[in-house]
Amino acid sequence: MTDANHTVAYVGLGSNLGDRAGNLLLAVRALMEASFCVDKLSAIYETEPLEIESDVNFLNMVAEIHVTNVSASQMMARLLRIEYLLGRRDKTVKKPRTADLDILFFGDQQMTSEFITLPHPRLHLRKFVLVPLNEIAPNFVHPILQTEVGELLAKVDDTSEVKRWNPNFDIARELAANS
Ligand code: PH2
Ligand code: MG
Ligand code: MG
Repeated sequence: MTDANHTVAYVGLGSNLGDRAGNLLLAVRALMEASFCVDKLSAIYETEPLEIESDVNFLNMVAEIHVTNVSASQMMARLLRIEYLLGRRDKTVKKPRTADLDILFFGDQQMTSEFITLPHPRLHLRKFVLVPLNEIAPNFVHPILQTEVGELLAKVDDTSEVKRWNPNFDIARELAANS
């Protein structure tokens, strides 16, 4: 549903620094505290870094958010504040980040400003976005490409690894490192 006051938005969350899963969950809680109605959450995926130098894999997920009486620019401002509260200070270079929150879709809105481009200009090229997005919104139609998310995922060229994250893997890794 999209009218003047109600919009369904999709937000991509990513972390590759510190307690990655803890950071994602703190970001979700901060979204709720910022008066966003979080309707759906994908699972958490462990993903290979794309277009960025990082020894650490990302954890990524996608949230469906029901937005009331908030513009895309206002939403972006709140997301940046949440990133800052979660410890992200350096936005200039592609540094590791405790939390990165990107608006993927804001209803079917198309816009380009200094701060946001909607839809997110690279979402259709990235499995780390499409896999979790397809889990919660396979039939959402990309407003420019006029293609459903499920079909974007089926056609994507990206071959990077994206797999369901399991906390036990991290525990096993830690135990092995300490033994
Ligand atoms: N974010 C980027 C660049 N590369 N790679 C993965 N796997 N996950 C991300 O969230 C990510 C990335 C820029 O924000
Ligand atoms: Mg990003
Ligand atoms: Mg970002």
